[in-house]
Amino acid sequence: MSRGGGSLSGALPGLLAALTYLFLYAPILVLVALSFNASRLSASWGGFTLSWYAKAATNPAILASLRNSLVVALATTVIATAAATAAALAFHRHRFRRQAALEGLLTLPTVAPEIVLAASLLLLFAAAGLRLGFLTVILAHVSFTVSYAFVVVRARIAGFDHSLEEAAMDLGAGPVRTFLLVTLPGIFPAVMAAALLVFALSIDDYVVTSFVAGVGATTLPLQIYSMVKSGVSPEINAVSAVILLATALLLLAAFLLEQGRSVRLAAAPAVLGFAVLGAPFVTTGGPAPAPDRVLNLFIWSNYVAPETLARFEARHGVKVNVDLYDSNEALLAKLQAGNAGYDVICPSDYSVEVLLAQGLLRPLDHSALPHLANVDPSFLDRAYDPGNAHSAPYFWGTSGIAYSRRRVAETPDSWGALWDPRYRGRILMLDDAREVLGAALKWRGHSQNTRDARLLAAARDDLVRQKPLVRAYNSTNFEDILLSGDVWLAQAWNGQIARAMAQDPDIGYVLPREGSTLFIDNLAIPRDARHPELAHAFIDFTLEAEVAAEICRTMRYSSPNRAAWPLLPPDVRANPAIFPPPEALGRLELIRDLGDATILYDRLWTEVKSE
Ligand code: N2P
Repeated sequence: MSRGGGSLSGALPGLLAALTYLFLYAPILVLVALSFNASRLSASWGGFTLSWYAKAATNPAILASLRNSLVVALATTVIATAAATAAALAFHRHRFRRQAALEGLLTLPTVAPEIVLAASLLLLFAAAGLRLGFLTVILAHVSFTVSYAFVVVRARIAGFDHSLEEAAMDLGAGPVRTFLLVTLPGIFPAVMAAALLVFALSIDDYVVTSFVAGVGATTLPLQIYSMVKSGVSPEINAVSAVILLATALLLLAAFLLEQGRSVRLAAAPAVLGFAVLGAPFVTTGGPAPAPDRVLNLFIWSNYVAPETLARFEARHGVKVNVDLYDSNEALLAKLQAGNAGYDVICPSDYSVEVLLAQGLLRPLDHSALPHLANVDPSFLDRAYDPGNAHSAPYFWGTSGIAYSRRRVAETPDSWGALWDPRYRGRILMLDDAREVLGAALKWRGHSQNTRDARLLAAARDDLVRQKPLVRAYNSTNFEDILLSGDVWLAQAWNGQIARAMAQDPDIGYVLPREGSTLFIDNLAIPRDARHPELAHAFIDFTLEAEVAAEICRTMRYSSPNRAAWPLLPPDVRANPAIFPPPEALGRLELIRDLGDATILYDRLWTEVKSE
């Protein structure tokens, strides 16, 4: 082979390796770079700043969740490391029948799918009647980290000379003394390596935690995810960069110990890693101590402004914990699993029906809700909750088509516009079974509450045909995607679009001529709420004219509160996207609970999504 060919074939693997590393690390580099970007927009560089770090370090929600993460990770580390060390020593010292199989069983969870583990832990806790919270998160973390810790300790103590223990015992040391003075020092690096690994795994975990965390036990990864849902802020980049740095340092320390390097050498990255995580508490004094009275609120994203919650907190001297969701199905799943710990939830019309049928709602005490009288009678006493015995209207609104006037020439006043091949790749649909199948049904002139399997199958086929045109299914921040210009037409809920319109007059909103969804979203109290009195106080607070007006003004969904209407700014009151004219209202239909037929909708929706 010629020299030239040799150097080419020598360079190729190097190039491939470099590309692989780039592929692996580019996202992280982008994240870290953006965490120093003065501009809010990731698309443009606005100069170097540390302000996102400062903002994150003083954000009470981030601090509280970081503290929760540290408590969970420390407890998990102690328990999982102790258990794994005990198991590793036992396997090292004694011979068991079926030793290999037993050891294998202990390490198997490291390769088990995390989602399966998460779901089975949730089922176990529900069966045991455990309320979801700190305890369940810690138990869950122990259960998935103990295997990793076992692998690390087991590998490193293989060389530990068991006869030293015997010598100590012969010289008269008791078992405790022997363990503390001989065994532990001998295996210390292995134990520390395992502990650091467990800590890093626990502080990072999202999937398992999201299943088993109750309210008040929100960890940092859950907090980050919930912040992403209500709009990506560069603060998140800063927090993510900090977690990344801390876990990298802890894993480096674990690695050094596993490689047999000195404890002193490994101590430096370990101490630095903990310092990075603890720094916000030193610089800011940490989060304010939790008041004894808390209200746990589970509500749609983009449905309540922080200032409104702050007003309630100040008035009642309480803390409001908020968790967010973006579909009725997510709300139902969380409540049906049991013990979610929420005091107030915000189900839509048909979900009230589902929850009522399952006995999951607590009857409302109307004497504690004097401001319910502010609600316009047209939103009261609807079929989904006669007499409003279990729910009080919070917002109402519509689903329609939002669009960029510049990009879409003629007003898209038919659902058919979302099937127009001219807009391939520029169409967004809600990520919502009932809404999306509903739009396809309406387009063909049918009710969105049909149980007719034939009509539903046709709707599914229409949606499968539409898929190549669809850029994204999104129920969270569809208005941002429209504003960014990535999509030109979006099936959307009105309020977030009304907010986008206030930012950019290019955005339009129409209720298709074939009709669409009217929704009435309500506050309600779960049967197992722990703070029912405070829950009533919160619901009544939102019904006060002033407060209802603030909620509508900030979030721009439609207010059912008649007393609030005169208090709204004219641009809100007169915006037909928020308060549609009566003739448009006639074309709207509520989604109804379809009982057993719901399964059909779920199945067809899964088919569309997985096509
Ligand atoms: C809020 C979505 C509106 C709720 N993000 C639709 N029922």
